[in-house]
Parts: sequence; structure tokens; C-alpha cells
Amino acid sequence: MKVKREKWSKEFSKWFDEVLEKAELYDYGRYPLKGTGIWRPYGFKLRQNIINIIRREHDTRGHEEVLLPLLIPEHFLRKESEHIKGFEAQVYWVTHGGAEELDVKLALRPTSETIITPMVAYWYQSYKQLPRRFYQIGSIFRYETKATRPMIRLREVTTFKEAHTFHDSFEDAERQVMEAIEIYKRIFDELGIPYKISQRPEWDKFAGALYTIAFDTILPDGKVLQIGTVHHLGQNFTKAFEARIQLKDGSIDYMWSTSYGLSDRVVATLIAVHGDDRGLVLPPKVAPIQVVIIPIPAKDETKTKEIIGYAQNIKEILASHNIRVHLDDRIEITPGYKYYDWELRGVPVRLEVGERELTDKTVTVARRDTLEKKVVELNNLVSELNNVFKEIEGYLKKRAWEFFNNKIRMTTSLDEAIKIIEEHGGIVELPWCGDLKCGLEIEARTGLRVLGKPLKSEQVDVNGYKCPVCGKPAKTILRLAKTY
Ligand code: 5CA
Ligand code: ZN
Repeated sequence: MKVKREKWSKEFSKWFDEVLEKAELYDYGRYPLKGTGIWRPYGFKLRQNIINIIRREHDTRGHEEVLLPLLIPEHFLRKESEHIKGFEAQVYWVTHGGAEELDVKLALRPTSETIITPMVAYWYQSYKQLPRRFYQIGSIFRYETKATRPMIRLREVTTFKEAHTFHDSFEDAERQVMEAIEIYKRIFDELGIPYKISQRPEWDKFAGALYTIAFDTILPDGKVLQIGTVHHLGQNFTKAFEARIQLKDGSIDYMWSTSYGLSDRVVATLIAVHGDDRGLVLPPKVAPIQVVIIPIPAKDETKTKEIIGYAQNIKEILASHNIRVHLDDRIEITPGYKYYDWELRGVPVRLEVGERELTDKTVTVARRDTLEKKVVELNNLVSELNNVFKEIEGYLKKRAWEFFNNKIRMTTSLDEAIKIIEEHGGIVELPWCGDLKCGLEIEARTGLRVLGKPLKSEQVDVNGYKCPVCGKPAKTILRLAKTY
């Protein structure tokens, strides 16, 4: 196999930082503000293509995009008591306007429940106006105290997609939670990103939520990253902001709400799970450049000019079929160096055109994922490329899921759980009685982080298994991991 993934897994952190820099995606660590990154043009385009998928999946399922203020008056942020308890330590405060000290301190929003809920209280009075689903994509700020990492743990999260929905019953909000899970599955499936869905334990739910459902993935180093969360907020925020409606039977009650979020971590994960030792490998769907054409100069100069003309002709054909194509006609650089350069940047397909291709009216097609090459007739190029794009997407998704599934193991013993994570990383699953106390005990005795239990819809067979702490029959499984 030509494809190597050694550095990618063994020195993932270094691999990741180098790819961001060398592929000119994202500048991190040089701007003198921890937890803040700069999207460079190539990275910005990749991010934009991913955002387009996120937007489409929300828009087509009844969500409406909004734009909310970046600042929250202190008393608003404090209205929901659990929420502020959870976020207090992470809030950035604006205290001055010019030289003047402000009467009311302003928080840079860490998330927007306390902005949209009071507004919705003005907008809707009747169950007839519900449900409503809103979302915003923008920056939020969190003064993270754990080690910050590019795209993965930011203090300014620049690609925060937060959805906020409002309902006339607990059940309708719960239905929305399930709908949100389906939306997130579609987004991750489309990007070929593997995940497990777990209900977070009580002690790790979102501040102000009734319960939290999380999507977790495994990065190449075996550590788990939370890549999305869906929260049932009950009436906690609507009570705090007196968001009341009239129900069908004429009575007045508070609305019910949910929220769910994604971030720059989606982009980070896409980069991480599909990469290899040569660098980035992008699915054609989101690649800023899907095809790069490399002309191979001939000995004779007029031949070379013909080759470049042929390459330009190919470029026009592809562009007219809406393929994102780039012709690398730099003359001072050798084809070999160009191969290396575009491989690093993850361009899914490279076309090589030289003397032979010119004579035969063919093109050599090289795949970034498998590094395989084949010769294709110019007449069939567009349809061939569209097939190759699908093949690449299929291959990347399959390879990512194989890596992921291989890192999920079941055991019945706590010692074994520790050993498995030490040796393989990933996620370990233990039978569990469902008791919170046993869950906390498992977390304390293994030193691992509890991810939670699977949803009821995910069938797990724990027949005959016992909880490793209390010895009672297991009702479900508990997932544990080392996490980011
Ligand atoms: N208001 C809710 C739903 S939008 C909320 O804020 N949920 S959250 O806190 O869980 O954040 C949503 C997602 O953002 C998380 O699942 C995680 O994937 C991502 N995220 C959270 N904090 C950061 C951070 N500091 N850097 C990058 N991504 C983050
Ligand atoms: Zn137990």
C-alpha cells in the first residue's frame, strides 16, 4: 500500500498543526491571542462549503436563519440560574465604553439562549404560532481554561452554528430533539465523519438543560472529540424570561425549548479523519479545488505550448460542467513538486497531461485518496470524474468508519477498560445498571471520562451482564474514553 498513516496517527497533534499551516488553511498561534485563529482563503473556502451543507440541512427542515447581538446585558445572562452557574467562569466581560465605565456590564455571548428567549416572548402568544426554529452562524466567546487548540478548543469560536427552537409541549420539543439528531446525522454522513450518539450523564449536561445528547468522534490519536450537542431545555429558559403562550385548551403555560450546536470542530474533524501522511485529503463535495491539472512539459518548446493549450482546453470543459478546477501553469516549478504541493492540500483529483496524452487525446487521472492512476479518454472525462468523485467519497467514508469501529470495544472489567484505552485509545463500553452513583464510581476508578449511554433507539444487548460496581443486572452500557 502506498498510502501511509503513521505520522497521522502517532504524531497527530503535530500532523494537524502542520497541515493547517502548510496547506494554508488556518493560521494559529502567531496572532498574539490564545484560542483565536485566522481562516486563510483556502481554509475559508473549505469552511464555506461545509457551512453550505449545514445551512441547507437546516433550511430544508423548517429552520430560519437569524442574526443576534454579540453582547448580553449582565442581568439577562444571570436570569437562568443553572445556565450562569455553568458559564460564569467562561464569560468575557465588556466593562467600558471609551473611558466611561458601563452601568451594566456586557457579556460577549458564550451562546445565545438568553438573547433569543426574551425576544420570542414578545413574538409569540399562542400555540398556533409554534413550533418555530431559528439558527445563527457566527462567533461566540468562551474563556476556556483547558489547553486551547486550533479549531478544536477556541476562545473565539468563529463557526458556531446554534439552533434555538420553541414548542407548545414537552413532547413536541422532544420530537425536535430527535429531528435535530437526524439533521446532524445527515450532515456528518455527508462529510463521511463517523460518530457515536450518547446521552450525557446528569453531571455533564449543558448548563440549563433537562438533558443533553452528544455526537462524539475519535481523532487519529485515539482521543474522543465532542462534535455536536442537542439539548432539551424544558421550560428552564422560557420560565426565566416569562415566555408564555396560550395552549389549545385556553390555559396559559410557558413554552418549551431546545438548542443544538456545531462548531469549527466539524472542519477540524473532516481534516483529521480523512488525512494521511502526505497531508490533507478532501472529499470532492467540499474541496475548494476538486481537480488540479498539471501540464508535463515536453523537450521541444512548441510541443510544450501545445500541451498547455490542451490543458487549458480541458480546464474550460470541466469548468463548464461546474467542476472546481485549477490549472497549475507555473513554469518555474517541476511537475513532481506540484504533485507534492497539491497532495498536501488535499485536492481529490490530479490530471496529468503530457505528450502522450496530447497525442492520444487522453488524460491521466490520479486519485488523492488511494494514489491510484488511470488513463481516460478526453471524451469521457467529465462522466469519469463524476464517478471518481463518488468513489473517493465512498472510500473515504468507509475508511473513516473502519478506523472508528475498530476503536470501539466492549469489556466487563474496569481494569480491562483502562488497559484497552491505554493500548488502543478510542471508546470502551461497559455494562451498567443505570445508577448515577455507579456511573460516577466507574469514572473515578478508571480515570476516564464518561460519555454516557446510547439512545433507546440504538439496540444494545446486555442480557446476562452485570454492573461492574454494584453487581446488579445491567440495563444499558456506559461509554468511556479519554477526551479532548
Ligand atoms: N447553546 C448550546 C447549543 S448551541 C451550546 O452552546 N451547546 S455546547 O456548549 O455544547 O456547544 C455546542 C458545540 O460547540 C459542542 O458540542 C462542541 O462541539 C462545540 N464547542 C463548544 N465549545 C467549543 C470551543 N471552545 N471550541 C470549539 N468548539 C466548541
Ligand atoms: Zn451499578
